[in-house]
Amino acid sequence: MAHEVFDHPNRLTKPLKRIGERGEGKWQEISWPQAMDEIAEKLKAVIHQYGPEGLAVSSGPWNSSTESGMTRRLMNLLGAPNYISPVALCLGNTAAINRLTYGWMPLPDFENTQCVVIMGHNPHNQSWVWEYIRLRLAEKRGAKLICFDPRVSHTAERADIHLTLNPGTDGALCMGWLSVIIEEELYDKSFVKNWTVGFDALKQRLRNDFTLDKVSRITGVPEHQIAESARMYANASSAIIPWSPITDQHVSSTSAIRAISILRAITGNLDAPGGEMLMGMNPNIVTESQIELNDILTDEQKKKQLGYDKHPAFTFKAADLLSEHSERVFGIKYPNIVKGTNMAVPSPTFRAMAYGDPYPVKAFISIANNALMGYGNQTLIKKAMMNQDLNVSFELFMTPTANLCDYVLPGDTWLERPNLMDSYEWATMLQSSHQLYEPPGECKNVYYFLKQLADRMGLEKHFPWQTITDLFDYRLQPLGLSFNEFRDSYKMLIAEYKHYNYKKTGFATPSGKVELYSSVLEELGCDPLPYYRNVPEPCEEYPLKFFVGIREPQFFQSSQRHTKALRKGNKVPRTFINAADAEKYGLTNGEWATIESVAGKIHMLVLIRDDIPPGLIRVPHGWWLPEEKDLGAFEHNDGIIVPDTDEYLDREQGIPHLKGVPCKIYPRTESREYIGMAGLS
Ligand SMILES: Nc1nc2c(c(=O)[nH]1)N[C@H]1C(S)=C(S)[C@@H](COP(=O)(O)OP(=O)(O)OC[C@H]3O[C@@H](n4cnc5c(=O)[nH]c(N)nc54)[C@H](O)[C@@H]3O)O[C@H]1N2
Ligand SMILES: Nc1nc2c(c(=O)[nH]1)N[C@H]1C(S)=C(S)[C@@H](COP(=O)(O)OP(=O)(O)OC[C@H]3O[C@@H](n4cnc5c(=O)[nH]c(N)nc54)[C@H](O)[C@@H]3O)O[C@H]1N2
Ligand SMILES: [Mo]
Repeated sequence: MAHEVFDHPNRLTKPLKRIGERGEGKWQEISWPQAMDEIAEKLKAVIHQYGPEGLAVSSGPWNSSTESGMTRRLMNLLGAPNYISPVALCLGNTAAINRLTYGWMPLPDFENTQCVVIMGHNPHNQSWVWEYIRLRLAEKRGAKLICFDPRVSHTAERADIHLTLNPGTDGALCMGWLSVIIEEELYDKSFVKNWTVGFDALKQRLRNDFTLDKVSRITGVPEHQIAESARMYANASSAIIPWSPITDQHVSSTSAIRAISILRAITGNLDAPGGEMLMGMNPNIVTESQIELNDILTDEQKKKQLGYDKHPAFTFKAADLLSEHSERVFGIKYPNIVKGTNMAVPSPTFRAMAYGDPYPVKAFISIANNALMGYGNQTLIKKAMMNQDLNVSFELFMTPTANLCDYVLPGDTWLERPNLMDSYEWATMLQSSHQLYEPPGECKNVYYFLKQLADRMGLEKHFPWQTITDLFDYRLQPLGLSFNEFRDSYKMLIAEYKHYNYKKTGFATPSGKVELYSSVLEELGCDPLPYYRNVPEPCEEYPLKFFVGIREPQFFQSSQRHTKALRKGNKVPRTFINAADAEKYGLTNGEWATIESVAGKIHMLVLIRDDIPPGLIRVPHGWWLPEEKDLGAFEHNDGIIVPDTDEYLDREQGIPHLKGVPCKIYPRTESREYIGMAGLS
């Protein structure tokens, strides 16, 4: 569908400057040099008045390999610590939290494993394809599949064991597994003895707080099923728990990810065949982390990073406690695995933008990211953007975020640029892709934008590469090939991987061991052991819970809503609800409903489905309506009803809870005319 999506009349092809009020949608076309001159001038004024911490950048995770670490390089050179990314609600924060336990983010050895545990995450042939294929192949080989999901998902239907837990309780269920595995002595004793610290403290925590009957009460999963599934996992000759975004989006995310990490470790699956591979980075490339120059940011500026003290787990505060150990094992101080480490925390950043607390942030740049819609509390983000001296968006389309900007710059797509992909520094696979087409109009790649800005900020000498290909040539120097040579000689280059590498190097943690009891969390003033916490329970006013999710085959995140052929199969946002609840709340299939939480309200069409359990409803992510005059920007996105007050934020990371927030639902009362499909080109 790429041609229909990208070769579309809505595609941005010229730099735009706002001429009306913010959000009014009145624009003037200007040249790149004029746009960049004005942006640089305004950014200098903000930095002059508020310091470099007065700039925040939000960068989308999946389009930015062309970035090659350049956004953070520019920011570090400016002294600007406030880089945020919605990858903090996805793979990025998982990677950062995994580092606390064993120093890296493992890649599952799907090809050889005998048991796969999937938490919520529901890969399809049209969603997470890489994993979907491997999951099916593992199944064919006879590997066991265990699935945690409150709903009967596609993955759940195929599982050997489906645990229908309450939303938000995966961390507690993992602690239940740990209790069974430790009490029944199903763990790898020699690994635990030689390679872990804190086993006794963990055991005590489990005995005090995670007895099976308690875990069963929290999760809603019967005790015998917890025990049976724990045994299946622990007794498998090899097992993996692939990353799941579900446990990135819980109020106890840190504890859930830590509990998962501990399971992987004590069952002897780290770096074992069919287990969890700690690969490091490919040594044949200048890494993004090196390009970023994280070393040059001063301690004074690092400490200003928003969230640094309150939610430190993926900020510089945690990264600095791990840096010497990462260097020892992987040869790199600040491995930016899946772009998820040493970041600022989104909620405090938007608060600083909106209220100047603890200091003003007055310039905001959004790169390949629909920031307004990609975090919790959308109302706060709007307020934050309205309070800026400068808003810039580097985009393909006029998104609701771009529409609140002063300058909107046209980006190229992956078909219109060469690319060098380094598996997000998660693993050692290097890949390239060809540029197939010239970008339309004046669309440019992100390196062009960053270099234009850097040159004007007096940083020319740090951006010596004239084009993106020059930059890739530089990055491939250790390999001794130019980008074009690499592209033409390799489909993929993987560095040698050896099992049990830690026996030679130790783990990249302060103790050199797997930290069941995390010294880093302790030093950060957080609980060093996993614990359980959930958001407030449903009450009279908000009797149901909603979860954000079930990705839609037609769309990627908040994109593609302008494409008629895709919208045909999915015209408007739809909530899924169980028949009994629909009846109870007076809802009719195919009619509009309003969903309300403490944070706000949104409108969705009702779809009655029997895969959804009573008491829970589904809300899809990222809906806006490009055909509407106001883009439908403030009526449909899940972020509007995702609260970000302290009781809904993970303590250690400050990320919001998307899986099980109290809400109410009722037939929509306000009338609203929609233009509908006819409004799409
Ligand atoms: N409220 C809420 N927030 C979430 C989530 C959620 O479910 N709910 N999900 C989280 C998850 S799992 C993730 S991965 C992140 C995703 O976060 P993002 O990947 O940032 O997703 P989007 O917010 O849809 O923004 C992507 C934008 O980039 C533009 N774009 C796409 N390709 C290119 C390109 O090549 N060049 C340029 N210049 N622009 C491009 C698209 O037009 C689109 O507007 O969001 C997270 N945030
Ligand atoms: N077509 C398409 N593909 C995509 C994307 C897209 O936007 N469109 N986005 C991509 C991205 S960035 C990501 S992160 C992935 C996300 O993709 P997935 O991880 O597969 O996420 P969902 O499709 O939302 O599936 C969520 C599942 O989790 C269950 N669930 C809800 N709450 C909980 C809970 O608390 N615990 C457990 N165990 N389960 C729960 C739901 O019932 C549902 O079955 O998809 C990727 N692939
Ligand atoms: Mo994601």
